Amino acid sequence: MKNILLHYGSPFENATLELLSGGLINQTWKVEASGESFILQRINHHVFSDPQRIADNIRLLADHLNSSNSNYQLIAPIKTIKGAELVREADGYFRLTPFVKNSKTIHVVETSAQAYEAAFQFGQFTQAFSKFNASQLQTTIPDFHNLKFRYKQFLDSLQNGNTQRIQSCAKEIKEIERYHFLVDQYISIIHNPAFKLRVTHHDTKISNVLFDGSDKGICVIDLDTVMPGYFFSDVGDMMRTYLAPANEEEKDFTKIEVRPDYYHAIVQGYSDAMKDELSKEENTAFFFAGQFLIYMQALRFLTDYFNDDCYYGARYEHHNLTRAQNQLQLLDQFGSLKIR
Ligand code: GN1
Ligand code: MG
Repeated sequence: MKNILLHYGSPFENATLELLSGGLINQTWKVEASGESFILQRINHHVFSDPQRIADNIRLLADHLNSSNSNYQLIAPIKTIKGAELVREADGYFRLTPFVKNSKTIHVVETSAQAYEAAFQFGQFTQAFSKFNASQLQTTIPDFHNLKFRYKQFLDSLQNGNTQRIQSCAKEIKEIERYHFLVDQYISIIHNPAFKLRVTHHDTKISNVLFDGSDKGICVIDLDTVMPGYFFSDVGDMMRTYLAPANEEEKDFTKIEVRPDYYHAIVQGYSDAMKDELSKEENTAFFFAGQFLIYMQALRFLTDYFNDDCYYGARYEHHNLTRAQNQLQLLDQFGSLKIR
């Protein structure tokens, strides 16, 4: 790690690093150097095959903000002494960003006010680029939130995956098939011009929002999966990860309940930040957003279980099956909300 920091020059010679709890894909450290704080991230190059695209995208977005005199706060990477935005090492790509002073992250949404703040921040992020042509951005992970593609990956895993695991999951497979109508709904929506391709974040978990000491949102972080996308990706992943008091790792499914006030907080926060940006059709698709994203995550976990955990990894034997069952339970609970 120390070697990586040397690319950033002498202020980093005596830097100290602390590993922060990370996501499933990237790793994150907090760095203290010369009296200042930074965030160092290792980008998983098996998932992001061309990390330069991330850097290029962030630069395009920063340029747009500059040229439109926007005061939106985008956390751009710090350049190395040679002017690079990424450091390439044998075990991946690294990127350094400033640590926003007096900010904190939270890992579990504990109040609907926090859900509102986070939704407001992700809405404001997309809104800040409403005059920017999103198709100028490069795709950092192809087909990332393409539900048709995720369903196809699931079908492929049924053909080529671990037969023992597949045979033991008749119930889960049936559940996945029962919700296949969401794939059709998704296809018809993306062919509807009222659903606009926007600058979307694609990873709207709560730990990707910076908060101040009084729980007000400051900005969003982790711009790796910023790509052209649909509003329902960002809203859906907030619903998937904020609505229940238990997360995707929970094994006791009785703890998975959907909190309606959190649902309303997400819709309100996102709508307030987007102002008049959303079309009439988009405004009626908030419930779909939740169903779409929860279903896609259930699909992805079950597919990975059949593929011997090659994407998400597993810390115990049937980890990805438990995660898939958890998400199916959430999907079921979500459906009983009857909010449309
Ligand atoms: C991955 O690494 P993390 O936790 O930020 C995944 C998301 C999933 C999430 C499920 C690049 O995100 O799409 O929703 O796991 N990111 C990628 O925990 O695959
Ligand atoms: Mg991420």
